[in-house]
Amino acid sequence: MRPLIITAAITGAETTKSMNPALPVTPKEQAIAARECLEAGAAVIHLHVRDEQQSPSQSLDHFRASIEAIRKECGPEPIIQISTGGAVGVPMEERIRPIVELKPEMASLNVASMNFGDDVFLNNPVEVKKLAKHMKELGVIPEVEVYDAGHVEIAKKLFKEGYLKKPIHYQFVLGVQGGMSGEERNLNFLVDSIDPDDTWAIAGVGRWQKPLSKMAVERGGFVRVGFEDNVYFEKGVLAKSNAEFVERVSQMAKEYGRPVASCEEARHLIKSVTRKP
Ligand code: KMH
Ligand code: ZN
Repeated sequence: MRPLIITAAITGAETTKSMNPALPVTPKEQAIAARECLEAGAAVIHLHVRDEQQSPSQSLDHFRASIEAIRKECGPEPIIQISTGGAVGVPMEERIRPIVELKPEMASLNVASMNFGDDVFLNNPVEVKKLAKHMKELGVIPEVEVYDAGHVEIAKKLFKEGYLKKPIHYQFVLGVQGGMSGEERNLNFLVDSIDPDDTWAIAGVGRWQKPLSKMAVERGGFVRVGFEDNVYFEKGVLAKSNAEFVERVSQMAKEYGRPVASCEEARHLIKSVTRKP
């Protein structure tokens, strides 16, 4: 089985320190969290940034400060995956700018609009194509975020229309209110829906994080964990750090006999050089 890529979604946009005081929000806190996650087995850092008031930001300065701090603390190895989802309500122009200006190695790509908790997460199809086009032209590897049944079909259409390259790398984010829940049947449906040469990862939200991580380990998928998706390590027990979640997934892999991907292996598995035009 292919090595397991673990992504650490260390901050997110919706999680606050009042939900878990260990949430990293400053560049320094994020850098330390990223290093701890790498030491625990993560190869990819899914990055949201915050402003001085700890509110979500898509500003270039905030991204630059966090990326610089992470590189200083962790070196060049980890794949930094910038969020282009940002927070609900952020205009697409602001979500596109970090791609164009910072040209990250990898970034998330949200392909559909949906209810997101009590909010509406808008991803206008015309604007999604604009973002995907920038990513393709700049060689930024997209991770397609899938929250609901039809999102895989949208990604396939984007490929047919030339906005995505193959293989497509999917992140199944299950458990968002407004998308699919984390039942095994939903994962089965999504894995069945994608092409065999595509890759997939799972991000279980809240209580779904642990069971879905185990399913991905056992089925050859990759795993995302972290405070973006979940603040509890066990029911009623707050996680001490992002790394605690990563360690648990590394342990699952060890018990199952699946190797955990180094940063270099992760790069090889999802890097654009392996992608067809
Ligand atoms: N904060 C969510 C509305 C992404 O990073 O691309 C969107 C999100 C997805 O977090
Ligand atoms: Zn995110």
